[in-house]
Amino acid sequence: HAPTFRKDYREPDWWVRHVELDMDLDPATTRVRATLRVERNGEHDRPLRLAGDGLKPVTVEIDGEKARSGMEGDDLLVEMDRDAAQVATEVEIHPDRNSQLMGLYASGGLLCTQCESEGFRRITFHPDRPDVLSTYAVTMRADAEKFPILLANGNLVEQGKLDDGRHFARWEDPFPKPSYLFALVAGDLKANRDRFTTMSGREVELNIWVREADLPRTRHAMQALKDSMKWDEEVYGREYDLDLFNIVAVDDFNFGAMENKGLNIFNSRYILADADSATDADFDAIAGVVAHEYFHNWSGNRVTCRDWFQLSLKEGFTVFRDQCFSQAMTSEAVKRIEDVRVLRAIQFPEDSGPLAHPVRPESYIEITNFYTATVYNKGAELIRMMHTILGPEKFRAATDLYFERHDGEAATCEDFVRCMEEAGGVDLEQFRLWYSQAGTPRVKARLIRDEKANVARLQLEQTVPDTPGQTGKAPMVLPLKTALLSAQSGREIEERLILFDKAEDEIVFDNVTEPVILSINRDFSAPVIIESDRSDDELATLAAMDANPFARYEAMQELMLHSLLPAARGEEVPPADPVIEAVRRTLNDDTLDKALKAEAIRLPSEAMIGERLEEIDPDQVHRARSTLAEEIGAALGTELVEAQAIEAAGDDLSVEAKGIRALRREALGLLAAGEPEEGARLAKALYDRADNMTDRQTALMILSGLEAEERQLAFDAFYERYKGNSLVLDKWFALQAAAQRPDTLERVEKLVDHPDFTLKNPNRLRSLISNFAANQWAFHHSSGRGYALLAKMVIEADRINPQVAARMVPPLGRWRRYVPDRARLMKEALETIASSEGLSKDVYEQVSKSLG
Ligand code: BAL
Ligand code: ZN
Repeated sequence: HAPTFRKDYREPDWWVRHVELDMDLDPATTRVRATLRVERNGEHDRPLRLAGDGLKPVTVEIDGEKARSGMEGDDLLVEMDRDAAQVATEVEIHPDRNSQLMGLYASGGLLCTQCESEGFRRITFHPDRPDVLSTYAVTMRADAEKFPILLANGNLVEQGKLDDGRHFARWEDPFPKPSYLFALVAGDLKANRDRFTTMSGREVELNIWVREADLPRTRHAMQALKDSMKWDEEVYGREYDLDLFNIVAVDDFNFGAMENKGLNIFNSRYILADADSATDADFDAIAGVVAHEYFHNWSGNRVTCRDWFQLSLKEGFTVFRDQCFSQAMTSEAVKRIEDVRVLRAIQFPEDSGPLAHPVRPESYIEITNFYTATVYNKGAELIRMMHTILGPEKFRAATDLYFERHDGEAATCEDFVRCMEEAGGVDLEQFRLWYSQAGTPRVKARLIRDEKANVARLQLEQTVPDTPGQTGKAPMVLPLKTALLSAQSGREIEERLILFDKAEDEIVFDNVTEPVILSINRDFSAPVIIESDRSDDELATLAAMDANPFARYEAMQELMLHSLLPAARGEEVPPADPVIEAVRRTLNDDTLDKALKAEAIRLPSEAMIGERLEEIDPDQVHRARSTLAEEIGAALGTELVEAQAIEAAGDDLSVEAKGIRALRREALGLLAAGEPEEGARLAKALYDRADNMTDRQTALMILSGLEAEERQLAFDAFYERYKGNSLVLDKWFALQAAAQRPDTLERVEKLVDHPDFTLKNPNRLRSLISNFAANQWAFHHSSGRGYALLAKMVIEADRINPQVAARMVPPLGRWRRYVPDRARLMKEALETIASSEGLSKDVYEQVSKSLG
């Protein structure tokens, strides 16, 4: 399993200008004839190397004659005696045996493709690298009854009947694209059809293709698509470029969705929704993913990546774009809080563990292991920081320059930064370290008031921790949005954007004539960990008064951690009164919207508490968090009952209505911790009266942690009601896997044998196993059986779908952070996986790095 290095990049020996695909589709055996119009790149006499994965050539021809060719491993080498030629190959593939869900595969009666990153080579021989861009023409033939709809990228140019019950369609995509953006779908599908008029007045036909019964659940996705198209025109000046935009939903999918040119293919969980079956979070996620894939049409497709080390060029930028879109469509502050929570829960642990890597990695064994929170979410933070440094107008000028200069090209992260520098008129030399240095910077911040001089001095220190293969790092550029508030009134005295780019610095605020409080890293302007010495009183003032909503949330989190961290370390626990009073004040604050209240009273998760500890004892962390929840619940019964009782119509998806339901979830959760019997009664009543999935899920989540007869009744009723809906059944598994109860491990061990559980469907596998592994208290059971279960699942899943199996390894890779008995057992589980026979390179890479 040899690694590939970024430094070894060189241009391809041969370009492929056009690809002609001719496919006789059949689930058992599909015949693929590919004709590549190739051109020599520069002076050399090297053969044409075409990548394959599990392919055997039936024929290989050059300009219509048999070619001289041979195999080298999985690659096909074709001897070339001319500078340009038509090279044709024929292969047979077997979609219904393709359990990896990469290449062409069968899912629920459909045939569909997934090619990013290196799936095209499982369909036909091809260079299959993102810097080789070609136009494509695809002729598909299939049984007309089983596969009445035949879709591929671009425009439908011809279709018709054939003999023997088959039919054909020919699609042409005029935009040169890399092979990872190739797609086709064949199946019995129906479309939700709509139209969009672009800013230049062109009419675009929009289709979302699903099973007929699912059509009513596509409305939200269609609206999100039209909103995204409009937003990208308004905010980035980007117009859609084909006359047709197709989306297809499939049940078995490794990613959330895929941005294939003109034919996005989606995991059905990010398309299908109605109030009865989808939560508010599902609706928001659908809008975000639809937008993300649509935005890729420019940030990814029109300008693509030179090589896979540049993945964040398209993913970081596109995540930033979808985050801003969702902020504009929902609540700016709440969406920012949610995105920061995801970053801290997933990316920060990744950045401090054995799989830490820079946003632009230097090497990989298997590229699909690098579709990570670092490349995506930290990558988005890098773009956000540049947006903050440049300001919105210059940032827009820079993206205009980027799209204009690199349209139709395979570009690099460096190209993007250079456009930011040129159009923004800034020097980003030191900022580039964000692309090459892994690890989350830590900032110590201390505010000292000098009463005599009427100034306040902010002393800053930064460190960038060592990560695998990287030590002794240089200071980074940290844009810190910082304000001083009057300690007396909470009034904002001054806000500044500090560009902190040294190991140590002192920032002086003049004309400070009264005691002040520090509000730092507002809106999470830099993705760093701030350590400040603010007192409980100061944090309580910020939580109640800071004009920046993110900073208010942040102050609440810090205040809660002041109480939680000593308890989680087994130290003396300070009284919970400051937290209780801050929660009371938040609940009684009529100026705060409900969604923000919900965020503000939410306790940091056990994983997040663990992240702040040197050594994690999962039992102690659990006790610390549940004790604080109990104390808040017991003290604030009246306020919490009131907060959870506010009603909203189930099909109302306004920010206000979603806020009401989010507040109900948090309030009821705290109440149930303090008063379990009352909590169980209210949760069961909520379950029985709920007219939407958000409340139903809240009720089940609360009941799942209680010893009450209502729990089993509600779970059984839920199963009976939704057993035919696989997306909702995923929730049934997920809720049990995430349950905060001592017997969760045993329950999950049993659920693995449930007839509805399968390793073949990535959504189902993740709903049970990944949610269990994210449930810190249950997964880290002192017996080590949680680790053994995960190891068994990884080994079994690896035989079916290595890409999905490899993504389940990271929770075990955190072993060095846990108390010795858990660390030993986690390491043993990794060793069990490592010693299993026939391991894929995907899992091998994750496990060997985790142990190394
Ligand atoms: N490109 C893979 C799926 C996504 O990030 O959109
Ligand atoms: Zn993406």
